[in-house]
Amino acid sequence: MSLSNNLRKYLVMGSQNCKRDPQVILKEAIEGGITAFQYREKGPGSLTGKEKLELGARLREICKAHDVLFFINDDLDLAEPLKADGIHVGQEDEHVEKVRELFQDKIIGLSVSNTAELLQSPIDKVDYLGAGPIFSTQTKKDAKPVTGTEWVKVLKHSFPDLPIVGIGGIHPGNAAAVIESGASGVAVVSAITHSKDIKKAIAEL
Ligand code: TZP
Ligand code: MG
Repeated sequence: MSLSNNLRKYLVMGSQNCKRDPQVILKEAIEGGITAFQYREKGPGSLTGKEKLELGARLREICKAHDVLFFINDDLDLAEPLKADGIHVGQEDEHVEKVRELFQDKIIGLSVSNTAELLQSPIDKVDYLGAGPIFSTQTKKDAKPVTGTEWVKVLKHSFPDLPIVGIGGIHPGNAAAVIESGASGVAVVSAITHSKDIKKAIAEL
Protein backbone atom coordinates (compact mmCIF):
# COMPACT_ATOMS: atom_id res chain seq x y z
CA MET A 1 0.00 0.00 0.00
CA SER A 2 1.21 3.52 -0.71
CA LEU A 3 2.13 5.84 2.15
CA SER A 4 -0.82 8.02 1.26
CA ASN A 5 -3.23 5.10 1.74
CA ASN A 6 -1.47 4.05 4.93
CA LEU A 7 -2.08 7.45 6.49
CA ARG A 8 -5.85 7.43 5.94
CA LYS A 9 -6.88 6.73 9.56
CA TYR A 10 -4.08 7.63 11.91
CA LEU A 11 -4.44 7.16 15.67
CA VAL A 12 -2.22 9.38 17.83
CA MET A 13 -2.12 8.31 21.47
CA GLY A 14 -0.22 7.99 24.73
CA SER A 15 -1.30 6.63 28.10
CA GLN A 16 -2.26 10.18 29.17
CA ASN A 17 -5.08 10.12 26.60
CA CYS A 18 -6.55 6.85 27.84
CA LYS A 19 -9.15 6.06 30.47
CA ARG A 20 -8.63 2.36 29.68
CA ASP A 21 -5.57 0.21 28.99
CA PRO A 22 -3.84 1.75 25.93
CA GLN A 23 -3.07 -1.74 24.62
CA VAL A 24 -6.75 -2.63 24.60
CA ILE A 25 -7.64 0.65 22.90
CA LEU A 26 -4.96 0.13 20.25
CA LYS A 27 -6.15 -3.42 19.55
CA GLU A 28 -9.75 -2.26 19.19
CA ALA A 29 -8.65 0.57 16.93
CA ILE A 30 -6.69 -1.83 14.72
CA GLU A 31 -9.71 -4.13 14.49
CA GLY A 32 -11.70 -1.05 13.60
CA GLY A 33 -9.40 -0.26 10.70
CA ILE A 34 -6.77 2.32 11.64
CA THR A 35 -3.91 2.34 9.16
CA ALA A 36 -1.22 4.08 11.25
CA PHE A 37 -0.39 4.69 14.89
CA GLN A 38 1.74 7.33 16.58
CA TYR A 39 3.02 6.80 20.11
CA ARG A 40 2.73 10.27 21.61
CA GLU A 41 3.55 9.88 25.29
CA LYS A 42 3.61 13.53 26.19
CA GLY A 43 2.05 16.18 28.43
CA PRO A 44 0.39 16.03 31.85
CA GLY A 45 0.18 12.50 33.27
CA SER A 46 2.43 10.91 30.67
CA LEU A 47 4.96 8.20 31.42
CA THR A 48 8.70 8.83 31.31
CA GLY A 49 11.92 6.79 31.21
CA LYS A 50 11.64 3.04 31.49
CA GLU A 51 7.84 3.01 31.73
CA LYS A 52 7.55 5.06 28.58
CA LEU A 53 9.85 2.72 26.71
CA GLU A 54 8.07 -0.39 27.99
CA LEU A 55 4.60 0.78 26.99
CA GLY A 56 6.02 1.86 23.64
CA ALA A 57 7.46 -1.62 23.12
CA ARG A 58 4.10 -3.26 23.84
CA LEU A 59 2.24 -0.92 21.49
CA ARG A 60 4.90 -1.41 18.84
CA GLU A 61 4.45 -5.18 19.02
CA ILE A 62 0.71 -4.86 18.53
CA CYS A 63 1.22 -2.72 15.41
CA LYS A 64 3.83 -5.11 14.06
CA ALA A 65 1.54 -8.11 14.49
CA HIS A 66 -1.16 -6.36 12.45
CA ASP A 67 0.98 -4.58 9.86
CA VAL A 68 0.00 -1.12 11.03
CA LEU A 69 2.60 1.63 10.62
CA PHE A 70 4.18 2.66 13.92
CA PHE A 71 5.44 6.21 14.42
CA ILE A 72 7.04 7.86 17.40
CA ASN A 73 6.42 11.47 18.28
CA ASP A 74 9.49 13.69 18.87
CA ASP A 75 11.58 11.17 20.81
CA LEU A 76 14.36 10.32 18.44
CA ASP A 77 15.95 8.14 21.11
CA LEU A 78 12.94 5.80 20.97
CA ALA A 79 13.13 5.35 17.19
CA GLU A 80 15.71 2.58 17.13
CA PRO A 81 14.80 0.72 20.34
CA LEU A 82 11.17 0.56 19.18
CA LYS A 83 12.12 -0.05 15.54
CA ALA A 84 9.67 2.64 14.50
CA ASP A 85 8.59 2.84 10.88
CA GLY A 86 8.58 6.59 11.16
CA ILE A 87 9.06 9.71 13.22
CA HIS A 88 6.75 12.68 13.53
CA VAL A 89 8.25 16.03 14.54
CA GLY A 90 6.90 19.51 15.10
CA GLN A 91 8.48 22.88 14.52
CA GLU A 92 9.90 22.99 18.05
CA ASP A 93 11.55 19.57 17.84
CA GLU A 94 14.77 18.33 16.28
CA HIS A 95 15.27 19.88 12.84
CA VAL A 96 14.11 17.77 9.95
CA GLU A 97 17.53 17.88 8.23
CA LYS A 98 19.04 16.29 11.31
CA VAL A 99 16.25 13.72 11.62
CA ARG A 100 16.72 12.78 7.95
CA GLU A 101 20.47 12.52 8.42
CA LEU A 102 20.03 10.18 11.38
CA PHE A 103 17.20 8.09 9.93
CA GLN A 104 17.53 7.84 6.19
CA ASP A 105 15.13 4.95 5.80
CA LYS A 106 12.37 6.00 8.15
CA ILE A 107 9.20 7.84 7.23
CA ILE A 108 9.36 11.43 8.45
CA GLY A 109 6.31 13.56 9.12
CA LEU A 110 6.40 17.26 9.97
CA SER A 111 3.69 19.46 11.47
CA VAL A 112 3.09 22.79 9.77
CA SER A 113 0.51 25.20 11.13
CA ASN A 114 0.99 28.37 9.11
CA THR A 115 2.88 29.97 6.24
CA ALA A 116 5.81 31.13 8.37
CA GLU A 117 6.41 27.55 9.51
CA LEU A 118 6.10 26.30 5.97
CA LEU A 119 8.70 28.78 4.71
CA GLN A 120 11.24 27.70 7.32
CA SER A 121 10.74 23.96 6.68
CA PRO A 122 12.82 21.74 4.36
CA ILE A 123 9.79 20.12 2.79
CA ASP A 124 11.94 18.10 0.38
CA LYS A 125 13.22 16.09 3.36
CA VAL A 126 9.84 14.91 4.64
CA ASP A 127 7.48 12.15 3.54
CA TYR A 128 4.24 13.70 4.72
CA LEU A 129 2.90 16.87 6.34
CA GLY A 130 0.72 17.14 9.42
CA ALA A 131 -1.68 20.05 8.96
CA GLY A 132 -3.47 21.69 11.84
CA PRO A 133 -4.95 22.08 14.29
CA ILE A 134 -7.72 22.04 11.70
CA PHE A 135 -10.43 22.47 14.34
CA SER A 136 -10.22 23.46 17.98
CA THR A 137 -8.92 20.74 20.27
CA GLN A 138 -9.02 20.08 23.99
CA THR A 139 -6.29 17.46 23.75
CA LYS A 140 -3.24 19.64 23.15
CA LYS A 141 -3.23 22.61 25.49
CA ASP A 142 -0.47 24.46 23.63
CA ALA A 143 -1.92 23.89 20.17
CA LYS A 144 -1.32 26.60 17.58
CA PRO A 145 -4.24 28.71 16.27
CA VAL A 146 -6.89 26.78 14.37
CA THR A 147 -6.21 26.60 10.61
CA GLY A 148 -9.52 25.40 9.23
CA THR A 149 -9.67 23.10 6.22
CA GLU A 150 -8.38 25.96 4.02
CA TRP A 151 -4.88 25.16 5.25
CA VAL A 152 -5.11 21.67 3.80
CA LYS A 153 -6.08 23.17 0.46
CA VAL A 154 -3.11 25.57 0.56
CA LEU A 155 -0.68 22.75 1.32
CA LYS A 156 -2.18 20.44 -1.29
CA HIS A 157 -1.94 23.18 -3.88
CA SER A 158 1.71 23.89 -3.00
CA PHE A 159 2.78 20.23 -2.71
CA PRO A 160 0.40 18.14 -4.81
CA ASP A 161 2.48 14.96 -4.48
CA LEU A 162 3.07 15.06 -0.73
CA PRO A 163 0.59 13.25 1.52
CA ILE A 164 -1.12 15.57 4.00
CA VAL A 165 -2.70 14.44 7.25
CA GLY A 166 -5.13 16.72 9.04
CA ILE A 167 -5.07 16.83 12.84
CA GLY A 168 -6.90 18.64 15.62
CA GLY A 169 -10.54 18.34 16.63
CA ILE A 170 -11.34 15.83 13.90
CA HIS A 171 -14.24 13.44 14.53
CA PRO A 172 -16.72 11.43 12.46
CA GLY A 173 -18.82 14.53 11.84
CA ASN A 174 -16.11 16.61 10.20
CA ALA A 175 -13.51 14.13 8.85
CA ALA A 176 -15.03 14.12 5.36
CA ALA A 177 -14.43 17.88 5.01
CA VAL A 178 -10.73 17.33 5.74
CA ILE A 179 -10.42 14.58 3.14
CA GLU A 180 -12.40 16.59 0.60
CA SER A 181 -9.93 19.45 1.07
CA GLY A 182 -7.14 17.23 -0.19
CA ALA A 183 -5.85 15.39 2.87
CA SER A 184 -4.75 11.78 2.44
CA GLY A 185 -5.88 11.07 5.97
CA VAL A 186 -7.03 12.23 9.37
CA ALA A 187 -5.05 11.93 12.60
CA VAL A 188 -7.14 11.78 15.75
CA VAL A 189 -6.69 11.36 19.48
CA SER A 190 -9.94 11.84 21.40
CA ALA A 191 -12.31 10.79 18.61
CA ILE A 192 -10.95 7.29 19.23
CA THR A 193 -9.58 7.24 22.78
CA HIS A 194 -12.74 8.77 24.29
CA SER A 195 -15.18 6.89 22.07
CA LYS A 196 -17.66 4.47 23.62
CA ASP A 197 -17.71 2.57 20.33
CA ILE A 198 -14.25 2.75 18.81
CA LYS A 199 -15.01 0.61 15.78
CA LYS A 200 -18.04 2.66 14.85
CA ALA A 201 -16.07 5.91 15.24
CA ILE A 202 -13.28 4.65 12.98
CA ALA A 203 -15.71 3.38 10.38
CA GLU A 204 -17.14 6.90 10.19
CA LEU A 205 -13.82 8.76 10.01
N1 TZP B 1 -1.34 18.32 17.29
C1 TZP B 1 -2.15 19.28 16.85
S1 TZP B 1 -3.70 19.11 17.51
C2 TZP B 1 -3.26 17.73 18.37
C3 TZP B 1 -1.94 17.43 18.13
C4 TZP B 1 -1.19 16.32 18.69
C5 TZP B 1 -4.20 16.98 19.25
C6 TZP B 1 -5.35 16.41 18.52
O1 TZP B 1 -6.21 15.76 19.42
P1 TZP B 1 -7.75 15.58 19.13
O2 TZP B 1 -8.30 14.94 20.38
O3 TZP B 1 -7.87 14.65 17.95
O4 TZP B 1 -8.33 16.94 18.87
MG1 MG C 1 6.58 17.59 18.76
